[in-house]
Amino acid sequence: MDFYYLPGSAPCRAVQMTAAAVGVELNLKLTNLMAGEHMKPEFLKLNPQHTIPTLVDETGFVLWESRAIQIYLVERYCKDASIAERLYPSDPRRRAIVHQRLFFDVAVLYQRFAEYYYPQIFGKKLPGDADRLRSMEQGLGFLDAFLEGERYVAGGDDLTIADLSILASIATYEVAGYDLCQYVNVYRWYEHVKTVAPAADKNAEGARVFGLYFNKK
Ligand SMILES: N[C@@H](CCC(=O)N[C@@H](CS)C(=O)NCC(=O)O)C(=O)O
Repeated sequence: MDFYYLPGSAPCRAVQMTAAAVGVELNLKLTNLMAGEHMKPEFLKLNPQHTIPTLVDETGFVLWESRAIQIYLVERYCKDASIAERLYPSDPRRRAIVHQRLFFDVAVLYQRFAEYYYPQIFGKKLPGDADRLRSMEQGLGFLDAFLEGERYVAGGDDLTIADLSILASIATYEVAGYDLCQYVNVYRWYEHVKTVAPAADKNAEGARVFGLYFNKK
């Protein structure tokens, strides 16, 4: 199955870790955003929203939005029911919490990172804005509260796809040079999850590549 991606992209890394957890092989299609490859007509035909990650499965079915892809990979490709159950629990309330954390990541945690840091690294070179910094730190504070007394972001005893999504985001915070130590639960969770998440090394390496943008300032 074709996977349009860039190693540095956090949402792409979340999908790669999920694919590893599920045991599915991705045919990697490097998509250089800086060279505008995502705006080429052939890519726009696949994904008019021109975002990576984008997946094209063996039947030609196309899907983008990393968290939608994570769910699809578990539901369609995970052959081991006990692994699928751990990654994406079927109990409606457990599953609802996984969804809540995934939507929190896309709408708050990573979104606020992007709002604060992207203008600084991608061209505009705006100085960090105090309001956007406060908002970003509020997001981290929320995550810290969710993790109070918990090993995993959706609670329970098992790593879920929400951990993989948020692991990709938090690794990006780290390479931005943001000091996570003040968020003791986030820090504790991060130190643990990066030792148990499948393909965590790929995530760390991709995040390191993303971190190079910060040195180009
Ligand atoms: N919420 C989306 C975000 C996807 C996204 O914005 N990806 C960036 C790279 S990290 C991208 O493709 N940007 C190019 C564009 O939007 O034109 C997801 O999780 O998949």
